[in-house]
Amino acid sequence: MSPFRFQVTARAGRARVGLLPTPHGTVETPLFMPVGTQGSVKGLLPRDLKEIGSQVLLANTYHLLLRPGPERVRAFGGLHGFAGWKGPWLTDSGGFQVMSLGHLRRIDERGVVFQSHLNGDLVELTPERSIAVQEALGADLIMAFDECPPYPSPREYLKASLERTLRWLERSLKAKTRPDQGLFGITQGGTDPTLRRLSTLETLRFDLPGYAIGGLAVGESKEEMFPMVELSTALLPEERPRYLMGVGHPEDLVAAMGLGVDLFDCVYPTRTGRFGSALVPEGRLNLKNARHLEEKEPLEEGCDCYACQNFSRGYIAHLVRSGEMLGAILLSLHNLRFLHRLTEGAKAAIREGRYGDFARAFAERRFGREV
Ligand code: PRF
Ligand code: ZN
Repeated sequence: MSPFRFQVTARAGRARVGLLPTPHGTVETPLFMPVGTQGSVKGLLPRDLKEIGSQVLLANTYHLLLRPGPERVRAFGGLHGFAGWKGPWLTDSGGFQVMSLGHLRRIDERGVVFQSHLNGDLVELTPERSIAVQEALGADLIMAFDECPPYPSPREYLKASLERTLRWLERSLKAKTRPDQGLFGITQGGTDPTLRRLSTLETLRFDLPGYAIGGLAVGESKEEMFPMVELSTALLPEERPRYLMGVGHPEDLVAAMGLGVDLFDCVYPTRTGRFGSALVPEGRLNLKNARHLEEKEPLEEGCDCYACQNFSRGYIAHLVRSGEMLGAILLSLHNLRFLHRLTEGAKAAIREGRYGDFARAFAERRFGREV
């Protein structure tokens, strides 16, 4: 685990800046990881991702297992050889995607059986299989195989499920053979504080290079989610990175960074971009709105991204209306840059011991007036 030894380099309250070494480079946290489900961030070149400050890309075991298959990716030298991104990759373990995309047939102690959304084949995913696939894909950071229960779920189910997730973590760890991949454990427990605490403490019995907070942002309110994040980061060790899975709304990043979360991923910036929206400090612009057709200013004044440096809102609104793919590309690029600027701003504020001011200034622009 030494190649993954995380180092906190600055603190402000509970927020921190850290360095996470991986075999394909050291990354600096807090960090937002763009989602490249199929080994590609939709519409964006690796060259452009590098330019906007992306550091780690996330790919999905579920999708790559079904197509093109782990052996094909392995034959190309893993994700680093197969896809054009030479920096660090993280792969998710697959269970969550089975729940959200696949047609789940059975879930039991062994694992899950689901029907492929591509051709209807029955496929089994177990902790051992998930790790074998993630070893073939060759990401730097890999995730334990877990179960993310739907929201809401009965307490008895949450308890049985988190206990099974702990047994699956033990199996994931036993199945692991590659020393050049760092395995993160994932905590569950829904929005029940007692179960969250139990899941976190039991997960911590395994000394791992990092810990993820799973099972949140699945439909619960923010009033339910944030106490779980707070409780989790209070229990997690200072000297390990914390990853809040599937969270990517700007205001949630600001709140979670303040609670000591280091890593995030979400399809939100790229998906909302493909659907025609731009993230801006005041919220979100819907470029389908007719008023944008006449606007000569950039998506966001002062943004350093290629979209804002070269194109007007009016032109991008025209592209979106015309169904031109360049519209989706420019919006995805800007939205990711927006989140990277947000974490970069947070890092600077933490280093200067003024994270509270940073979060207040963000909230003032975001909620202080109408966009
Ligand atoms: N588990 C895994 N991946 C995930 C989640 C989880 O709980 C979530 C929850 N928001 C997103 N992605 N393995
Ligand atoms: Zn921009």
